[in-house]
Amino acid sequence: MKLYYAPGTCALACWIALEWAGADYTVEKVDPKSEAYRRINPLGMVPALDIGGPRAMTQADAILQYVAEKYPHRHLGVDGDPEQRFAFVETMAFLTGDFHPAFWPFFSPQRYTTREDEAALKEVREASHARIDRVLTHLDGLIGGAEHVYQDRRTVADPYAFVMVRWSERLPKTWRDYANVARFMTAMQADPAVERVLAQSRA
Ligand SMILES: N[C@@H](CCC(=O)N[C@@H](CS)C(=O)NCC(=O)O)C(=O)O
Repeated sequence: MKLYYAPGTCALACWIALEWAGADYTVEKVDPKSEAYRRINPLGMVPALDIGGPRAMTQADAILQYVAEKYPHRHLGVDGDPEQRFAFVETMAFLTGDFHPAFWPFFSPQRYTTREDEAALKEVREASHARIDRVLTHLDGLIGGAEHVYQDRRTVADPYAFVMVRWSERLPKTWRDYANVARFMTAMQADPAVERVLAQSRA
């Protein structure tokens, strides 16, 4: 298996999940915008996971759930009744469909305005703060008094939330302002696999 990633991105969640799963894999750092990478993922986005199939797998949520299912003995996903499965898929859908997009105007403000001046880009970035606050507040509630994002156990939802929550460090209100998120982040930062992936992804 080969994971395509870019530093600091949501692709690091898949990397941490592969570590937690004990998978045999390699990684390749890419420029998502490059022509070469667009041949791997035509959307020009990381992550992508090549398992030797006709095309690479894409979409972080789908890759994470694939890793969880591929290594069931690591219990990184969910089994059980339809209600338990629903709660897990709902959590992953929140992360991929609400949490991640809340940051897009912050990182790529030029995509959300037809103006090109710096003042317009600053306005878009500032407008993103309220939405980011809302999703961080929701995540804080999901974690509650537990140590994890999905109920009180380690799943692929943890690294997914972790790598995206780190983006708030660039905002006036950071993850440290949300008590449950802060506890979760502190625990994740101390995880040896997380430390390893962060160090290697910066190398
Ligand atoms: N829906 C995709 C979104 C992935 C995504 O937005 N990746 C970002 C990094 S976190 C990226 O590659 N951005 C490059 C760009 O938007 O040009 C997924 O969940 O995998």
